[in-house]
Amino acid sequence: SARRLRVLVDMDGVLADFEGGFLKKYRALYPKEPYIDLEDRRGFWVSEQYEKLKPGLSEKAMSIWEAKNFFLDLDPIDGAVEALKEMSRLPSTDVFICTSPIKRYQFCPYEKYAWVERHFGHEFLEQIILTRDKTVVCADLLIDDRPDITGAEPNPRWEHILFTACHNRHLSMTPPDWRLPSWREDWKELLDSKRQH
Ligand code: BVP
Repeated sequence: SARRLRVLVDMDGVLADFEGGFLKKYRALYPKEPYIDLEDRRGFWVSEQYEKLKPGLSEKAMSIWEAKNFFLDLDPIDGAVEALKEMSRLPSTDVFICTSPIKRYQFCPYEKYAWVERHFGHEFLEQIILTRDKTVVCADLLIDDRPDITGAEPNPRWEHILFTACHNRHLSMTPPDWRLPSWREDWKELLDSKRQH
């Protein structure tokens, strides 16, 4: 078809290692508090699982990602930088980074822009969509590690591809929902299957 394919790619958990960055800084700041190994993570919300582990820990968890340099210091997910650069160079393909900032806005939105500039270059700042509601964004595909993406639009235009993360590995998917297990998999074939429609 002549139409271009528009792909939204989530940032935390898909491009940037939020879970790994969180655990490292949490353990450094609160060495005497219990923590959850990445293998034992369940559910999208880190704060909820920590609160269940010990009442009061959700505030300590939040203090980690609300701190200066948390989002800026995140390591890229394996293969993500190469994959996204390659995706953005494909013919007939438009790629956007679609990410929800936290509501404590002192550092997060700025650092998300700075992170994209650092890893993808200044030109890639054109591709950033900051929104708390991804359902109102119109695209063919959304690659995201959050299983439940809802919002004001009950029938989002995109098809959600669940990117595998420590917290969602155990969920069983019901067709037509699909997974991308990592950036080492054949994501190009996935895009092509959507193009033919
Ligand atoms: O900015 C990220 C981190 C934050 O929610 C946003 C998720 O964005 P998307 O990946 O959907 O684009 N966040 C917040 C909490 C707790 C808040 Br209280 C959390 O447990 N996990 C989490 O990712």
